[in-house]
Amino acid sequence: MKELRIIGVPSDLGQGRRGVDMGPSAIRYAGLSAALERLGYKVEDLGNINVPTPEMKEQNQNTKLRYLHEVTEVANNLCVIVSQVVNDGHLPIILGGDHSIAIGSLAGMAQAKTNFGVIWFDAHGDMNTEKTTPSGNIHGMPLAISLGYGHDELVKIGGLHPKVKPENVVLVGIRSIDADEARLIREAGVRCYTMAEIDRRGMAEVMAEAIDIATDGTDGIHLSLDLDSLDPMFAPGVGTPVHGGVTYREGHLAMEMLAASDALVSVDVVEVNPILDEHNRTAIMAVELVESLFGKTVL
Ligand code: 4U7
Ligand code: MN
Ligand code: MN
Ligand code: MN
Repeated sequence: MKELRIIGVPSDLGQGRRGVDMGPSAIRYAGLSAALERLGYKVEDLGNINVPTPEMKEQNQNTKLRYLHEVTEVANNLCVIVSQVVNDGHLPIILGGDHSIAIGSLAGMAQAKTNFGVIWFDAHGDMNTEKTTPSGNIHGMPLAISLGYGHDELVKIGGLHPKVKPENVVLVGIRSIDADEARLIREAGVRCYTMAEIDRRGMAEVMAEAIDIATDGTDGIHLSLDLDSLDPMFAPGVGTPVHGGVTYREGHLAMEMLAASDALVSVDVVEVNPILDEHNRTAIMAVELVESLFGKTVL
């Protein structure tokens, strides 16, 4: 059994609202390490990587992308740590922070392993570029960046690019896509399981297919878990909630199927915003999902 390494990335530089920088604390407070130890894992928490506070920084005026250089710096630092953890033979659990941090996770994975698939569990496509973004927020771009689309400075992080092949990438839980973003998803050839498809076919069938795609010719799966994939009823503490999301059981079923696949090589847990949360419910939900992801069962 692989040892687990927790890495906190307290960044909210990739999005518009403060608070998601407190995600790592909230998830730790909800008992992540202890829960994983109860499942029999050896867990080491490596603490948080250093992230500049937005108030310290002057907004860069010559780009549409908010905090481009700061987001780049954070992703570079995370990339180094993630690749080190993987080269040491351990499995990284990366706690966000907003979803822009996944740029660094995937860069680190690409540096350490040649070949992995990605399951992007999200309400949103995260496939905007500086040309299509309606907000300028980099948390709407990390999947595009990892596939090699978007601002040069971000695409080049970690050297190798793209980090992952589009034929091994799936989106699950999707219900909010910008018009130009939809075009790139189609062009890139990424399989997108919308909520409508999950409604019709059921989460079990969708996840079986998703796991097939992400493991086809790869050495494993990176799960990027955006808590806004869940319905806001179960995860209210997120910056960009969208109605009609994944239910409590659908979420667990998906994680249980990933556990059974035995293919997980790394995971991001992102977009938990304690300021917008109710009694830390969203962080608790995150920990429960991670327990299922690492093999918790009833019997
Ligand atoms: B998240 C958005 F315009 N598409 O680009 C954008 F709707 O990481 C939202 O999935 C992005 O939470 C949401 O700003 C990014 C918007
Ligand atoms: Mn996201
Ligand atoms: Mn999202
Ligand atoms: Mn968000």
